[in-house]
Amino acid sequence: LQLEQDLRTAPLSDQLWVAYQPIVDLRTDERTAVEGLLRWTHPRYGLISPVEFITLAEESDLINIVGAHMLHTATREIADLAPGLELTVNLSARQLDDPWLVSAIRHATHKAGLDPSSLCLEITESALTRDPALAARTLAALRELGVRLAIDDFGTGYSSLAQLLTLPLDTLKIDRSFTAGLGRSDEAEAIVTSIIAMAHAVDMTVIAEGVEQVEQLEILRTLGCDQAQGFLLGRPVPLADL
Ligand code: G
Ligand code: G
Ligand code: MN
Ligand code: NA
Repeated sequence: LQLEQDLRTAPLSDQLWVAYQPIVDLRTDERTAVEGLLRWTHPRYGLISPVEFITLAEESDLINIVGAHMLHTATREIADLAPGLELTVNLSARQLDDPWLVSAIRHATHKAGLDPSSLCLEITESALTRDPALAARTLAALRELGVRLAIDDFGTGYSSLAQLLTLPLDTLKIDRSFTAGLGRSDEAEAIVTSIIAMAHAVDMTVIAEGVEQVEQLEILRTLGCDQAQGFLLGRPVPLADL
């Protein structure tokens, strides 16, 4: 409860900040985008993982405050310091349900001076499939704003592919558990191959997450994966260190 109180006031100080991890195009080897990942440096406990505090925020109304702060910070930093670089941010399930989400995104991009087409929103498979009809409406409204949409951690949920492919999504991020199996198991390679084929068939861009080894990168290139992200290519760091 104390931690919840602390999180409530964290946006007012410099405790919440954004780390950025590069996303690399596998054809040109150029960095085309960065994923913004929220960080909380607590005055007493030090760095707290988003796994903990995002969960805490989702259990209360705090996710709206924290989510809005994240959006404003990341869009402003990218517009000011790295214009032209695409920014992707994670949305939690609660944010997707928020009726103010679309206007909050419009407001944040407008205020930062960031072209909405430079912003991509990552939504997990599970968040999309709790209420598919509502998700479809929200995604359509976000698309109308001009932002891009990605499905995050793909392969970890139990959604029907047919259902997912009816949603207006631009990008599919292959969960890092599949990347980890590349070069070790034929099964992982077969799964990644078919995910890429399926995504390309509906004109989606494919990003492989969690690339840690050169061999994984080479296999992904061979399989025709579009982009990659992972510790091999760069860890999440403050924008100035990128
Ligand atoms: O860097 P890593 O430890 O950053 O992130 C852990 C988890 O926290 C990931 O699943 C990531 O998607 C999530 N996460 C990081 N930043 C945010 C954020 O701003 N919003 C939401 N909803 N999730 C985030
Ligand atoms: O759920 P999401 O895909 O948004 O999670 C992003 C998380 O993945 C962050 O915690 C980030 O630090 C972590 N991450 C990024 N690259 C790698 C990697 O190469 N290996 C591992 N194990 N984690 C990674
Ligand atoms: Mn993500
Ligand atoms: Na992911």
